Amino acid sequence: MNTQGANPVNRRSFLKLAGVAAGAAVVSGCGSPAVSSQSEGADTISDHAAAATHTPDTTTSDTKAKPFKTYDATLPAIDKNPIKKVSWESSDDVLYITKDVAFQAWTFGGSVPGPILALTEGDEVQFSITNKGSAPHSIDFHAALTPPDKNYISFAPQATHQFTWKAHYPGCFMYHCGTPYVLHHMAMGMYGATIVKPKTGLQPVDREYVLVQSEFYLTPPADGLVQTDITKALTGIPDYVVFNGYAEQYKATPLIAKVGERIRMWVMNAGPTHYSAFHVIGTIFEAAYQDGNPANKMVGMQTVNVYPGGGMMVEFSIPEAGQYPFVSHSFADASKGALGVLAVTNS
Ligand SMILES: [Cu+2]
Repeated sequence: MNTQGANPVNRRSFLKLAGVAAGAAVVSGCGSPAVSSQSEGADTISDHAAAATHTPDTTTSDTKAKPFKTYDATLPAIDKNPIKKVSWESSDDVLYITKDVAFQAWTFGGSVPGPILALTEGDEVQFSITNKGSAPHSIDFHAALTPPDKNYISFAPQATHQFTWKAHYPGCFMYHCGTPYVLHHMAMGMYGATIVKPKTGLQPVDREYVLVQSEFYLTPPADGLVQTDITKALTGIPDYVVFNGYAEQYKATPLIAKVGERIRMWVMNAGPTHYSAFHVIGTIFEAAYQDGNPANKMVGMQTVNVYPGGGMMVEFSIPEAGQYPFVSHSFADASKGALGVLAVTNS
């Protein structure tokens, strides 16, 4: 561990660092974590916890970290009203991203990722956001067709920003803060998924889950907290890569299904930098749809490429009970937390 973070990182020096990083060339070789080698078999899953070799020795007694709550990956029911009034807040929150690491985040809706916005193609979103945080923010909905210089503008602390947009395309889309330094705001946790179902509907399934992959680039702990290390983020070598904001949370609390059920997973990759090679060990995707659009169908896929800022929808069923890990098959990233389990039972 380097000693750079031995001093508390206050907000001013942190933002100064971000500003410096904005003009910097890519820096290499900083804070490269140790990674254990491992196989991908289900019986080695318990090894993954031990593989988190880069856990900062954080103490959290003096922080105001929110108690960890498993992020509900279930796709919410979609309100039938085609006018969606959506009111969110952006805020500064301390969140656990693994058992021992309390992370200073900037959030939409108080969580990382932010809330799942579930829509039907053609819906109109009357969106309002109030900035309860300490820094200016903005929000960019990839599902929208709208002028960014008008609607994706930054809003100051305490300000409310409103705009209306329409979901013209079905799919699995990212939303994120686009305020410069954008890498900084995304690495702080300001992103989430918009799921737009086609107006003609999709085949019924038994389970629908939403997974958002993302990376965390961390300073050493100070005052019981870890902050975002922008210089490290520029290297693209993260400390953790996670699904839904917390390393291996669905290993501890697996997603569930029953034998023979149809399962649909919407996988969005918030990055900010790594590609996701999404794979469920022990099965094959019967169908996969690039960006979640039913027109973009692929079949018999072992692994799908979910690029940063992109989405994928996969459908499959499991013929035999068991523990089926899902990972990014970029295995350094699986080793850093991009791993969960789908527990499939007979009844
Ligand atoms: Cu922001």
